[in-house]
Amino acid sequence: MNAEPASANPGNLRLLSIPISHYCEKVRWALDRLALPYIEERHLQVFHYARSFQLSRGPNVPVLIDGKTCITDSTAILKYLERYTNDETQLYPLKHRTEIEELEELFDETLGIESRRWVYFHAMQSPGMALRISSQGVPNWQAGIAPLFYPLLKAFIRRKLDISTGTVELGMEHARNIITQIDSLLSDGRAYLLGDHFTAADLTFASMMAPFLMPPEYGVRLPRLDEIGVAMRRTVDEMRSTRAGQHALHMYQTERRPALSRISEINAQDTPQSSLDHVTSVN
Ligand SMILES: N[C@@H](CCC(=O)N[C@@H](CS)C(=O)NCC(=O)O)C(=O)O
Repeated sequence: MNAEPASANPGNLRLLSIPISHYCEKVRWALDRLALPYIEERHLQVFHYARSFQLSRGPNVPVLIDGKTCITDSTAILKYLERYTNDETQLYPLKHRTEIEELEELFDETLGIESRRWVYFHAMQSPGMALRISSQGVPNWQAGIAPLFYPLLKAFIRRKLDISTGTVELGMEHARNIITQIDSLLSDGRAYLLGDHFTAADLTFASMMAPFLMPPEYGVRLPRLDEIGVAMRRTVDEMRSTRAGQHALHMYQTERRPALSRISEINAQDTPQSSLDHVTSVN
């Protein structure tokens, strides 16, 4: 793989993130893979709203700023970043583009939703661990006051993500169905999900599986196996033992280039919302 950024020159790249979010990890991975330097502006869940609304007029991260352009949604960002790829690094090769897009949608909209629901359900039962892992690189004031608001934050997230024993159980059925589908796709011994190269399908699959797998190469430190409870550990072991889980872990080991980002406690004046052009999808 060519480590040099290809083609056009990016502006000053800035990634607005919730550090543990696997949608943010997806974008971080794409940026790191292209060896593009960027500043990652990290916020704790809920505390991120002030900046996301200011920059993108919406509640969600990841948000990428490239000079005067503001892009929201991880898939739109990966497609936007195609302008900085070359033949070797492109994530949507024409030959498999439609199938890649279909898998990416399935992983983002079903697998990722369910792996997130599952991990929050379990992790929020251990406030100390949840806050320690979530606070990596966020402003000190957010990490400092979050413990005081923990019960409120937890209740808000449970409601927002519709987290209950029932929804987690049902969600795990959906997740396992996708994993079975990917197991069978990989059963012919292929190295990548589609075609002969790493694509957005592999990147998105591995990112959305990360909460189930806890790969050490993830862009922030995830809990070690000795930090998680028995129920969580059982699912991690199960997922790691599947062919699909092995594929995702292998993608992390072989394709996850270390970050070039700097973490920034940036202040709002640096990127006034009014000066940005907004992009929400890229074809
Ligand atoms: N489809 C979006 C999903 C992004 C998303 O759900 N981000 C979460 C963090 S994991 C978020 O910002 N949530 C804030 C909220 O829903 O209020 C993408 O791929 O970027």
